[in-house]
Amino acid sequence: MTDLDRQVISDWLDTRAFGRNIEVHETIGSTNKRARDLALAGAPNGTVVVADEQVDGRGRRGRSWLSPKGTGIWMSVVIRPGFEASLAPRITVIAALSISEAVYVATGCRPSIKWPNDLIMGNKKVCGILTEIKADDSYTDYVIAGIGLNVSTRTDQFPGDLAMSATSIYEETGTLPDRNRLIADILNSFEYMYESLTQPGGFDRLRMQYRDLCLTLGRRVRISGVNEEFEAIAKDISDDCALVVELDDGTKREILSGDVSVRGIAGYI
Ligand code: BT5
Repeated sequence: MTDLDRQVISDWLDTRAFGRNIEVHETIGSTNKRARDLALAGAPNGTVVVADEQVDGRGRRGRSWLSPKGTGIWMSVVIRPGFEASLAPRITVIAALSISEAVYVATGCRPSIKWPNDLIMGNKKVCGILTEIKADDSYTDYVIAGIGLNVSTRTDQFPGDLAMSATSIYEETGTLPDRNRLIADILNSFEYMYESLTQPGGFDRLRMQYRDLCLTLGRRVRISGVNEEFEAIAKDISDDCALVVELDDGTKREILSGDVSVRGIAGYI
């Protein structure tokens, strides 16, 4: 696979802010951690950290993210949204949409989205998103959107059970997109969608696209929260990006966070 190259990424960029300030590392602990340090030190909106390898890649709730050298896109974007913390989940929505779009442009195959933060190809996880936020009630200092996208990983490179639940663009499509171009394409649509969030009706249009790509909707799901676990039918994505589910007794609930398993997807049986 071609090497990551700061200049080549810049040449493909069509943005005002996203990726204009960019660090490319050969090896790093976690791009999210580095992005958080940069954000705390005042890094501007759209600052990006990319690495060829992460040795301490992070998922949600302290889980780890496998990020072998040269096989994927391990990238974090610092965003300083001019909106309140309750709207921050919209960043995860537009990150997922922009990755799906960029993969489609590169390969002709469009990944689906498993609410809230997974991209799925061939019923396996090809990408995870880790959104971290620093905010108080009314003011969002920063949001870090961390993207882990498997590009060339072979099935036998995923250890243990991951081989059942994880995949890569190459495994699913037989194509090996140039990572520099893919990074730029993700950032191009990410910024475009980010800017349209502030336009009237902007989020509604994006929510419609998300619904179309969201394989969770219409399916029976198992929700594992901090204190409870239950099954329900996934019905919709609300305005604040919650998953609206209907329980067997007909009551509706809005799930804001938690692990949602969909039978047959990403190793859940
Ligand atoms: C996620 O967490 O899916 C968010 C992953 C975000 C990773 C990016 S990489 C750049 C940035 N810097 C970081 O340190 N993180 C972000 P979660 O939903 O908790 O899923 C984690 C689970 O996915 C793990 O427990 C494994 O089961 C599985 N997993 C780990 N590595 C994987 C991989 N490379 N591909 C597919 N699945 C993986």
